[in-house]
Amino acid sequence: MTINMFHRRDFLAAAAAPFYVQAIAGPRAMAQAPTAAHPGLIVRQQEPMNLEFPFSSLDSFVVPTERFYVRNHFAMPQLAAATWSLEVTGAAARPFRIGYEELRRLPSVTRTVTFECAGNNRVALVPRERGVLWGSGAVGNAEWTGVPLAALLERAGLQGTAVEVVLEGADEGAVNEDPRSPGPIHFARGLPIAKARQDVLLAYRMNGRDLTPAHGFPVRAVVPGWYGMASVKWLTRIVAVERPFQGFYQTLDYAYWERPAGLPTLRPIGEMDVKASIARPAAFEVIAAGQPYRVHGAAWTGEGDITQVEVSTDGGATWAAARLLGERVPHAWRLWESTWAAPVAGRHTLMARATDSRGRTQAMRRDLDRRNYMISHVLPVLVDAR
Ligand SMILES: Nc1nc2c(c(=O)[nH]1)N[C@H]1C(S)=C(S)[C@@H](COP(=O)(O)O)O[C@H]1N2
Ligand SMILES: [Mo]
Repeated sequence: MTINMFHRRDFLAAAAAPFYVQAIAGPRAMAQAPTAAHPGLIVRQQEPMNLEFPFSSLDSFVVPTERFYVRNHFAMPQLAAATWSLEVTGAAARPFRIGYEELRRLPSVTRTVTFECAGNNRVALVPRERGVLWGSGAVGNAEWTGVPLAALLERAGLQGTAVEVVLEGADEGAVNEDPRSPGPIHFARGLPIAKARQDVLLAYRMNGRDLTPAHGFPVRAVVPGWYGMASVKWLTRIVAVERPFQGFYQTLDYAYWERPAGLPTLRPIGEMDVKASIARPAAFEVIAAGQPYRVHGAAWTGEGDITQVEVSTDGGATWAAARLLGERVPHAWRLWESTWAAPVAGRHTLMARATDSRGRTQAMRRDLDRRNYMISHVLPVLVDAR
């Protein structure tokens, strides 16, 4: 791979255009080589382990487990199925504890669900923002099998006063950079009761096999339509609470500004924005001038379906509809493609823009209220035709 070299000239040219709030060094420029242990993934961080799917290699609707991105905040806990249990407690009439085998005997469902890390594409933000510098591969689509969370909440007899359930993982650590955690904490997130009852899974299988340790073995949550941080891995406790949870990962981290009545208010990140991402051409790919080129990628949204993807090969001046591939699958991404008939020799700026069934379309510019997360504005990909 030699596409990680870029020239200052390119950087200045890119910086001149208004929507280039991004670093144009592609993902590879910042990364270490894939390790022997994870040959298909880009290492963004060794400890805790953070691995990125090389998005330009996207070639299937479902991402194989060994190539699905990994996002960890702490060292991975090593849990054994035989000793693992999940406690369901808090504002509930019948709190209980359930073991692995018992959970697996409950009626299960299988769903194909896409989730994206809320920090995906952070490398594109200029100036640089806090957090792992992901390229475009902190997103994936997989087939998850598990027990509907609703069934366990039913069994626990949730009190009518409960407003959220807090999902807590077994992983634990202290965040020692600002904003600091109050000593060691677990990774935990609050989920509104309505969403918890609607379609959340407690998954124990991914792509037809038991979860791997990196993806949350023995049991993780899968929260369709929400950014990845909601899908808590290594789940060991569910606590029904009577006030919205104000934990670290939805106040000091994973929160963004909303402005109800002009009052800037921090909100926990939840539902995913609509977004299209280009797999090929990759950043600074050299393509053949005068030859048809298959531009392709994936598009996803929160609640709703992708209804349109448009592609521009001239920096956003004109747009053409892409073909949506396959069938609509609720809460899964939609692959798309578009034929670029005859690229003329020279530098081109490609863009893709998605629209969903709720009429949401990607913004052309970065919304600073999103802080270091939810990077869903239209991102350009520069290519050279020769
Ligand atoms: N217990 C626990 N759950 C977690 C995390 C974590 O660090 N600990 N990371 C979250 C984040 S930010 C994301 S994006 C997804 C990533 O899931 P994956 O590693 O299976 O891709 O897991 C979420 N669940
Ligand atoms: Mo994430």
